[in-house]
Amino acid sequence: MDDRPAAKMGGDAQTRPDLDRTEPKHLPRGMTPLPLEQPGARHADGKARYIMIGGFLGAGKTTAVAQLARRLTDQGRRVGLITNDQGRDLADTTLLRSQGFATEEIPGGCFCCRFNSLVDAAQKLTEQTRPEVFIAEPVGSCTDLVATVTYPLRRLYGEHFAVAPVSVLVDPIRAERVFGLAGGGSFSEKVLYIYRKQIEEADLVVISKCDLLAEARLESLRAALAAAFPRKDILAVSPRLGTNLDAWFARLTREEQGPGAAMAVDYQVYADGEALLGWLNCTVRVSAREAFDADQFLKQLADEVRTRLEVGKAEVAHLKMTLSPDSGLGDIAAVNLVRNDFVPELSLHVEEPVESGQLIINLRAEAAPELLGAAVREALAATAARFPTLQATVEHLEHFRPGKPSPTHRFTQVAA
Ligand SMILES: Nc1nc2c(ncn2[C@@H]2O[C@H](COP(=O)(O)OP(=O)(O)O)[C@@H](O)[C@H]2O)c(=O)[nH]1
Ligand SMILES: [Mg+2]
Repeated sequence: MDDRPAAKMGGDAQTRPDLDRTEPKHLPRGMTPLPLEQPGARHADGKARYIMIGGFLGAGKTTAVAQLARRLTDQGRRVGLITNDQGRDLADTTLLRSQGFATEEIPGGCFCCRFNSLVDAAQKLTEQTRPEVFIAEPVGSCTDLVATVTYPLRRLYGEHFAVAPVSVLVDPIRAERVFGLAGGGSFSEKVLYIYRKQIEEADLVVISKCDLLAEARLESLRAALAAAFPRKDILAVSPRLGTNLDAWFARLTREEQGPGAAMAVDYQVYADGEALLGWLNCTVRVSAREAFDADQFLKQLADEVRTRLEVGKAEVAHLKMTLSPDSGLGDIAAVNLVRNDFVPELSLHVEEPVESGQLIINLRAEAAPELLGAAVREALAATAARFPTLQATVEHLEHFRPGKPSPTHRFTQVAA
């Protein structure tokens, strides 16, 4: 059994803002259980459910998290959402909060490297809203989450959490390319190592966006996944349209993750793969004397970024932007791009013209971070110029390559 503290795996803090090396704030030193408040309306055993929905960048995780959270809320159950990123200022957090969900963000590194922050985030949500169900979305370039997150949760906090099977979402168009069923832009082999490892550790492999493929192509993809990962449970859903979500969510809310040895991971290849990805997070203050169309602004900006990434031969994994108007009823606009040969699409709209607001830009692509920085700055200037009175002021911009993963815990087994 491999119970070594994973800090031994080395730490390359050059690009990772601050690794999690402290005990959770609410815990005495050592392994004392999380002092959650009285169980109250939780399950009869007093445990809160912990559901993790993973998958590569752009696979549809946040859309699925919001759908699950909405359904649980409609059933009168309290949910707490946990988002995570290598940097700070995450569009997903803004997006989920705008839909009224209690959401905590863990910035500055993935869940596995910030395990104690994950426990802290659960505690913070517990103090605010005492969720019965936590839904966590890990960083899309992360893998080995069973050994570094769910097994540690079960071993160290098993009295407090019932851990659901881990889902890994797969974008079908991206997957067709990865498994050789279709041509088109893809990533380097080391990035694909992470992609495949994510699927390997899934309890449930979930082909998302099934609305994008006709039945025959969907079946071919299912067969390719089944051949590459025998004995996996494979589902096909559409988080956006709601197709087949009930069956999947029923499993997440009723089943618990089983036993079984966690997979082996070559941390050097994993680190190399992550380091091939450029990461950019940016916040921008936008204001105009003449109110402007936020949807149009975001779409044009996404197009400008896409053009520059194409010229720079950078394969985009996910460009996601939100614009939150200062006034209005809390509606926000959101645009996404998940492949270079794709049209940026709005996932949320703002009806009313906007005078000012906050723009968040999250961009992940296989490219040098500097290229992403230049692409975003140029695209901002070019787009602002088309809206005559619009001023776009960059308040914060960070671009980097994710550092070497260095998990807080790594347990390859868990008691049956
Ligand atoms: N066609 C289609 N698009 C979807 C579906 N679910 C999510 N998307 C889109 O896929 C993009 C990425 O989704 P997101 O949930 O942000 O992915 P994440 O990066 O994995 O969290 C967005 O443009 C979503 O609107 C779906 O069921 N069908
Ligand atoms: Mg997301």
